[in-house]
Amino acid sequence: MNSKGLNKAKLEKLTDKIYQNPSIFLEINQDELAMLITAVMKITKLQRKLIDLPRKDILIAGDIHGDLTQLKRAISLYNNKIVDMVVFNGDVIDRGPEMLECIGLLIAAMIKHPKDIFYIRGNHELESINSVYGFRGYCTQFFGYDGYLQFQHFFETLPLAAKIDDFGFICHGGIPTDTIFFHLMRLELKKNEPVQGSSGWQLIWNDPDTRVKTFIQSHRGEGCYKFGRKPFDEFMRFHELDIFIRAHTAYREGYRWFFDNKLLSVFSSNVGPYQHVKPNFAVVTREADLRLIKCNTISIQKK
Ligand SMILES: [Mn+2]
Repeated sequence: MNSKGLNKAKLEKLTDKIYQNPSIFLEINQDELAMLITAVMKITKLQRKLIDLPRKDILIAGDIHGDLTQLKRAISLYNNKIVDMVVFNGDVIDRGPEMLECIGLLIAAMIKHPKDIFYIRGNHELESINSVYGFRGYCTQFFGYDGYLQFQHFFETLPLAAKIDDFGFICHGGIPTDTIFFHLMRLELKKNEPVQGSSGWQLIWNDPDTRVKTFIQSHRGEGCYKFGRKPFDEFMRFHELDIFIRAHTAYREGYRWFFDNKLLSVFSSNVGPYQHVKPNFAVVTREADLRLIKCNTISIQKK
């Protein structure tokens, strides 16, 4: 076997080990981390800002924030062929205790199943946030500051949104003030980091609010907005969409429906500061049906 073949075998072996037991990720050395991050970035670098997903049974996980139990549940629903694909809709790291195991398992899953497992960027996949809410400390402890920087390069290559066939839309936050922006996104590479207040930034940060008419400045900071029914309907009509799935808000019940059940907000973490939150997933079926799934309900009935 030549060195390329040897490296491929090494990568496969390591990926399989972490996929079986994510705590192995804490024991890998810097070369192995570099190998994994290079391999996963080979996949994400080719993805545009907006990715297209086919009409299949797709599970969408909201914020995981280091909740390894929920992340494993999502993957096991895929392994057991209950769903065809899984989208992690941002905020996989920070806050919860097992954030490194979570990101390790997700990277292994993406390398193993690049056509079925996806990762959309949330605000905690921005360095300005994950340098403050725990990831930097944990990561530096295990992989050094250089390892931490490698993760930042990986996060910079993540897509900002996904479109499901011709009917569904997924992003971490919500619609931006420029509601017709995204035709171009499909063509755009992720050369630059999202600028504060830009459409890309707002996809990550914005929140729905039934009390808001159009847009108002959000408590989350400058360049972040809350959006109401009117611009949401405009966005959906203009892009001919039926359903919208987002994450980002930890409602106590773990989810909330908005705007005549066209928008579903789901949260999938039950650890750290979210122990009072009931974790949920969203499932979009190939019939374009949007369903809410309680994380602890392992079996999802297929039609
Ligand atoms: Mn968030």
